Formats: sequence, C-alpha cells, structure tokens
Amino acid sequence: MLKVWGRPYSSNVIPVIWTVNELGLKYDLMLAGGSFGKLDTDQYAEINPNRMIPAIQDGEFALWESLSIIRYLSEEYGKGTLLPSDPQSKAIADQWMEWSASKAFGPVIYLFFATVRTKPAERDEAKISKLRDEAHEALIILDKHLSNQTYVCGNEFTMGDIPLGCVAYRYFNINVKRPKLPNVEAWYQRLSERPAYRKHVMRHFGENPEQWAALEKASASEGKI
Ligand SMILES: N[C@@H](CCC(=O)N[C@@H](CS)C(=O)NCC(=O)O)C(=O)O
Repeated sequence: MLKVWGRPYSSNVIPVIWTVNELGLKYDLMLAGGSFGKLDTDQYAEINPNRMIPAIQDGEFALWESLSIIRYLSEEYGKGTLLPSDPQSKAIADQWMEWSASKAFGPVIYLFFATVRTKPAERDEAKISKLRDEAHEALIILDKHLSNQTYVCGNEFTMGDIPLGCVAYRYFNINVKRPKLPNVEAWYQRLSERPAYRKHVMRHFGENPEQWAALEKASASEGKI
C-alpha cells in the first residue's frame, strides 16, 4: 500500500494528500513531523535524508519533495486526468506548479505565520500588510491567466491546480482584508466543489497558535502513529 509520510496540517503535505485522494488511491498516512516527530530516526532518513515531510513510499520506491511527488503520482496513476496528455499542456501545468513554489507560496505561508501562528498581542501589522500586498501582487498574475479559462491548464482540472489551490485556500481564509481577485476567487469556488479539496485542503486552521496546535493534535486520528 502507498505510504504518505507527513501531517495533515503541513502546507507541503496537504497538496500530496489532495493528489492521492483526487486519484482515488488507497494509502496509509504515516504521521510524521511537528509534534508527531519521527524525522530524526534512522528509518526516516532512509526515506528522506533531508528529514522533512512530505515523502512517499510506493512499494520499494521512495520519493520526497512535494512537487516531484505530485508529478510522479500524476504520471503513474493520472495520465490524461491530472497529467495532461500533450507535452505543451503538461509543461503549462508544470510551469504553474513551479510558479506556485517560487512566487505565491512564500508570501502566503509567511502571512499565515505572521497571523494564525503568532499570538494576537505579538502580531506586526505592518509586516502583515506587506506580506498581504506581496501575495496579492503575485496572485494578480494568476488572476489574469484565469480570465479566459476554467483551470490553470485550460478547461480541465490538472496537477497544475494542486499546489496553487492549497495556497489559495490559506490566502482566502487568513483573517486579513484582501483586494478582489475575481478570477482567482471564481477558480477557488470551483475547486471547493471537489470533495477531496473540501476534505483535505479546506481544513479549519484556527485563528491563533493555540487553536492551530489543538487542531493539529486532533488530526492524529487521521493517520498511523
Ligand atoms: N521543498 C520541500 C519543503 C518541505 C518542508 O519544508 N517541509 C516542512 C513541513 S511543510 C518540514 O518538514 N518541517 C519539519 C516538520 O514538519 O517537523 C517540499 O516541497 O516537500
């Protein structure tokens, strides 16, 4: 059985869990990282020498780096669905996955840390506004791209939507005022109609560090300790 190593509240693990569920694969979630530990064990170093999550084991084959895992799973189990069949569409899906990591993920995850993961009394409003603006500036590019198509790679949902779909959920659910992004918002609404997105990405993450920690702790019931 496919094994996914990680924790259900980790920003790099969520896209992998979403992918596996879009593909309808059976898998064991092997809880690791954060309060679940295990990353410092010799056994885990064999799977991922960086001692980070996510990682997968598909039989004897082990793989780490979330984007590489999404590409592998799409290629192995999602040809013609998550993995577009023509090379140019595949390259476009790939391009937006890379763009998600290089441009969109950073400001949104730092915004998340500056808000949800920081006690209200310690929050730096100037920093929060700056990160919100950086995230918005990046997402304007996606908004323009989505002005004449349903998904990032044309009119079908593909692997190209996955990392960005996870970034979008965080961005739209952090408690900050945001300028409008009509096309990104419409695409996010379409994603939220997908059962696997609703279940694995649209997780309530709380509004402060205590709530977040409690939710993460409760997610222990979703995997193997
Ligand atoms: N580029 C890597 C980044 C992996 C990464 O930063 N993982 C974080 C969690 S999001 C981690 O392992 N942190 C240690 C921990 O969770 O204990 C990927 O996309 O897989």
